[in-house]
Amino acid sequence: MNRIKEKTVLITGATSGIGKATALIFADNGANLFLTGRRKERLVELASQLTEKYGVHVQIFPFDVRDRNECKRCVDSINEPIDILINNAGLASGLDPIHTADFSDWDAMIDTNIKGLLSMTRYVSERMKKVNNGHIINIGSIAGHEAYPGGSVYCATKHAVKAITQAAKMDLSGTNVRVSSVSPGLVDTEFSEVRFHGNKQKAEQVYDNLKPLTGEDIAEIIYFVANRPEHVNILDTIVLPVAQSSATIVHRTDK
Ligand code: NDP
Ligand code: 8X3
Repeated sequence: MNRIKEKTVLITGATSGIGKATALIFADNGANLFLTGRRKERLVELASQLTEKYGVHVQIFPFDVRDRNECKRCVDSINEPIDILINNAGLASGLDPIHTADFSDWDAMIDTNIKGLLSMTRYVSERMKKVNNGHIINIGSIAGHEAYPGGSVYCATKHAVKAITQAAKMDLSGTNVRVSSVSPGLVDTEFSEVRFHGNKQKAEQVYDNLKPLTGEDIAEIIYFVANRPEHVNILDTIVLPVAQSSATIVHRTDK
C-alpha cells in the first residue's frame, strides 16, 4: 500500500548517495519533494529529471546546513505542511586518531551531522507539532551504535543522532508526530571519497573485496519506515551488508 503519494517530503543532502536515491524512490511513489544540498547544479538536474519522469512537484534549496539562518530561511519559505523530514545531510571527515586529528575535520562533522540536523529538526518539528502530524527520519549509522578507531568524532556525531532521535520522540510524546532513524553500515556512495578528502584510491579500498550496500538499499528502508500505518513508529533500524557484522568486523573475499 502506498501511503506516500502526494505527501510533501523534505530531504537534506539530496545531491548524491543515500539522499539522491531516497528522492528517486519517493518521487517514483508520487511524493512532492523539497530537496537540499550545497551543489546547486546537481539539485537543478535532479529536480528536472524527477519532474519530467514522475510528474511530481520538486522545489530545490541550495544551502549549507551548517548555516542556521539558511535552515530557517528554507523551512520558512515552504508554505505547505511538511509531512516528512529526512535528515540525511552528513559526512565523515578524516579517519585520524584522537591525538593527531584535525580540528577543522571535527568542526565540519559536528556542525553538519549534529548542529545542522538539529537546526532542521527544531524548525520543522515546531510546525509538525502545531499541526499534530509529521514524521522525522534521521540517518544515523552503525557508528551511532558502536565506536571504531579513528572514528571518535564521526561516531560521536552519530551517537548524538541516536540520542536526538530518542529524545525527540519523547518530547513529541502524545502527538501524532513520528520520529525514526535508519542506521546503515557500509554504503558505497561519495561518503568515503569525502572522508578521505578526495583520495579516490583510499575510498575504493573501503569497499574492496566485499559487496557493500547501495544508496538504493537504504532508500528502500527509509521508504519502508515512512510508509508504515500512522500508528506505527519504527524507532531505529540497523542495516548492514551481509559481509559486515559490526562496525569493525568486515569479511573480505580474496580477489
Ligand atoms: P554522500 O557523500 O554521497 O552524500 C552526502 C550528502 O550530504 C550530499 O548530498 C551532500 O551534499 C550533503 N551534505 C554534506 N554536507 C552538507 C552541508 N554542510 N550542507 C548541506 N548538505 C550537505 O554520502 P552518503 O549518501 O553516504 O551520506 C548520507 C548520510 O548517510 C550521512 O549522514 C552519512 O553520515 C550517513 N551514512 C553513510 C554511510 C555510508 O557508508 N555511506 C553509512 C551510515 C550512515 P552537498 O555536498 O551537495 O552539500
Ligand atoms: C558510515 C558507516 O562504518 O564508515 O556511517 O562508520 S561507517
